Amino acid sequence: MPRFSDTSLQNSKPSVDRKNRIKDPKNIKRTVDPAALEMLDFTSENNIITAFDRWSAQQPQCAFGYQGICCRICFAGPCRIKGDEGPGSMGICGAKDYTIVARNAVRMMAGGCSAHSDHGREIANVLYHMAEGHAPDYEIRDADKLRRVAKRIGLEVEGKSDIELAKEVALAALEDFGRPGEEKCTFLKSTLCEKRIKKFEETDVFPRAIDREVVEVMHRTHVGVDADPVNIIFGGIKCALADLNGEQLSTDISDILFGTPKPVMSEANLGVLDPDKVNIIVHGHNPILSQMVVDTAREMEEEAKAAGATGIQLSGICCTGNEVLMRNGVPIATSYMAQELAIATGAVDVMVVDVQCIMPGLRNVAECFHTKLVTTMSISKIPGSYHFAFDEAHAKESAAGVIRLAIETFKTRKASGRPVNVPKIKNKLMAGFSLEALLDLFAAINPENPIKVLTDAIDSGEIAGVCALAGCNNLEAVYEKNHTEIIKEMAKNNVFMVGTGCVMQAAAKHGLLTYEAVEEYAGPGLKAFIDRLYEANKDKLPDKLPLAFHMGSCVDNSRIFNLWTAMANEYGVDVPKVPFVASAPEAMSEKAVAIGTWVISNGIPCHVGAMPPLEGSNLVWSVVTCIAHDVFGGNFILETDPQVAAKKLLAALEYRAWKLRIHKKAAEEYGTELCQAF
Ligand code: NFS
Ligand code: SF4
Repeated sequence: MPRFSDTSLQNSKPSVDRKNRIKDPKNIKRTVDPAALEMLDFTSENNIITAFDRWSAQQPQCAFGYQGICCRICFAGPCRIKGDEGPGSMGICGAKDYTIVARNAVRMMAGGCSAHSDHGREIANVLYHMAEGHAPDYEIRDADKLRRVAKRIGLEVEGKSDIELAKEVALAALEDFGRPGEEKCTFLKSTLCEKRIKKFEETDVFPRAIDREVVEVMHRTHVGVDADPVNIIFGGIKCALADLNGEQLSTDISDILFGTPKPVMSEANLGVLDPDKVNIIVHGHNPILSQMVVDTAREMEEEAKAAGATGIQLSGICCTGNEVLMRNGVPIATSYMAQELAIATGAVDVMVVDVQCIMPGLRNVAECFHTKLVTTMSISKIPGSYHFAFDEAHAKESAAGVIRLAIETFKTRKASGRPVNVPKIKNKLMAGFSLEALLDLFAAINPENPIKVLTDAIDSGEIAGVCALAGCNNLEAVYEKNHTEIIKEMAKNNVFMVGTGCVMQAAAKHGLLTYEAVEEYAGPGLKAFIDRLYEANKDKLPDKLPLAFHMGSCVDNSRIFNLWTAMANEYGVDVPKVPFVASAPEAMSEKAVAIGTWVISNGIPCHVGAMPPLEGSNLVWSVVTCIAHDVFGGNFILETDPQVAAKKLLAALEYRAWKLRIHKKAAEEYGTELCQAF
C-alpha cells in the first residue's frame, strides 16, 4: 500500500488555500488550447469581449459567494456570514454558515436535476408523440434497445409491436416525473444493484418522482424550513438521484430514437470549420433538434452548392455536439469555454442553440460578424438573436428553415468578401463508446461474460482501475489544463478511462482520443490492455483504439453508472468496493453538482477540480469529503491542483483494488463469503 500510506493524501483540504488559488488573474490567455490561444490574440486585437475577458474583469470574486456563505433566499437578505461569533455569524433569520452552505448546495442540485431531467422529458415526449403519430419525422432507430429497456423496467414485451412498446416506455418515463404515492422512480430502480437499492432505502434518499424531489428541495430550502445541514444534504442527495433517473431515461430513449452509438471517427477543434462551406454549429444539449439538423443537412447539400458553397459543414459545441458526434461522427468545433471564439473566426454562418450552457455573450460576438445566432426553444431565448420555434410535429421543416437561413447567410458572407480567421488546428478522434459498444469490444475476448475482461484486467494488476471523466470548463482552472493533465497522469498510471461532456471534447481537441496518445502516454499495462482489445476487434473497428473512451454527453453519465454497476455485479460486491473513481477537473454547472452528488452517493470517490461553494462551512465540508464515505462509500475530493488531484485519485483506486484483492484472497483461502465491508 505505498501511496495510501502517504498521509498527505489523506487530508481532505485542498493543497492550495483559497487566497492563493487564482494566479495571474489579469492575463486573459488562460488556456492550453492552441486554437483558443490564437483566437484570443485575435479577439484582443479587435476588442471583441469574451468569457476570458469577463472572467478576468470579475477578479477578485466575492469571497462570501465563493465560499457559499452568502444567502439570498429571502429579501430580508442578502445575508453574509461575517465571523465565527456574535450576531454577524448568522443570517438575519438566525441561519448559520452550515445551513446557508447546505441550502445553496442543494439548490444547485435541484437546478442540475431540473436541467437534465427536463431534457429527458422532452425526449420522452417525442417518443410518446411519435408513437401516437404526432411526430412523423422521428422513428425508432434501435428497436432492440427499446425491447431491452422495456424488459428492464418491467414491461411485458411479448406480442407487442414496437410502437405499442414505445408508447409504454414513454409513459413509464413520464410517470417518473410525477406520480401520486410513495412508489420509487422506475428507471433508477431498474438499473441499480441490489445493495445500492437497500442503501438508498435505508438512508431514505430513494427518489419518488423527479418533479417532486425538485419541489421538495425548493420547499425545504425556503426561508424558515430546514435548518439541519445533514438533513438538507440528504434531501439534496435524493434530488441528485432523481437527476440520475432523468439522465438514465434520457440516454435510454435517445438511443431508442436516434440509435445506440458505435465507434466512429471524427475530428475536433476550430480547424473543422471550413470557410468554403456553409458552416452550421449545433450547440446546447438536446438531440431532438440537433439530430434533425444533421439528418436534414444531408438532404440539402445541393442547395448549399447552388449557393456557391462546396457543401454544408456541421460541427458541434457542448453536449449536443457530443450527441451528434457519437451517433453521426459530426466533428466537435470546441467546448463550452471557447464557444464565443468559434463565432470570432468569422466563418460560422449559423449557430443554432437549444438549451443549457449557451452563453448569452454569444450574441455580442455574433454582432461583430455576419453570424446568425438562432434560438429554438421557448424556455431559452437570447435578446437580439433569431428565434425559430422548433416544432417536433414539423421537425424536419424546422431544421430545414435553420439550414436555409445558414445558406442565405453564407451568401452574405461571401458577398461581403470579409476575411475569415479559422485556426488551422484540429485533431483526429475516435468516439462512440456506448456501454453496448464497450461491452461488444470486451465480448470479442470473453463472449460469455464481457465485463469480466475489465474486472480481470484489474484483478491481475494490468490496469489500476477505471476513472470516469466528466464535466465542464471553469476558468478558475486554466482552460483544458486540468483536463489534459489529469488524463495524462491517469494514463501513465495504467488507469482505464471513460468520459463524457466537455472533458472529452478537451481530450479530443488535444489528440488524446487516438491511438497515438496511447503510444505516447499510456503505461505498459494500459497499453497492453488497449492493444489486446484492438487485436480482438480489429476487423470491425475503423481505427486503433484511443487512450480514453468517449461515452457521450453529460446525460450519458448514466452509461458510466451502468458500467460500474455491471462491474459491481460481476465482482459480487456493492459499488464502493469497485476500483472506480471519477473526476470533473473543471466543473462549473449546477448539473455537475447534481452528477457529482449521485456519483458519491453511489459509492464512487469524485474529484472536483474547481472549487464548489462549500468552503464556508467546516461541517458541510466534512460531510461531503469524509462522512459521505462512511455512509455511502463515496466522497468528494476537492482539489484544484491537477497533479495533486491525480495522486489522490490514484491513491483511492489503489486502495480499493488492494482491498478487493485481499478480500478475494481471504474468501478463496478460507472458503468464506467475500467480505462486503468498504
Ligand atoms: Ni455537462 Fe454539457 Fe459542458 Fe458542463 Fe455544459 S456542455 S451537460 S454542463 S459545460 S460538460
Ligand atoms: Fe438572510 Fe435568512 Fe433570508 Fe437567508 S433566509 S437571506 S439568511 S434572512
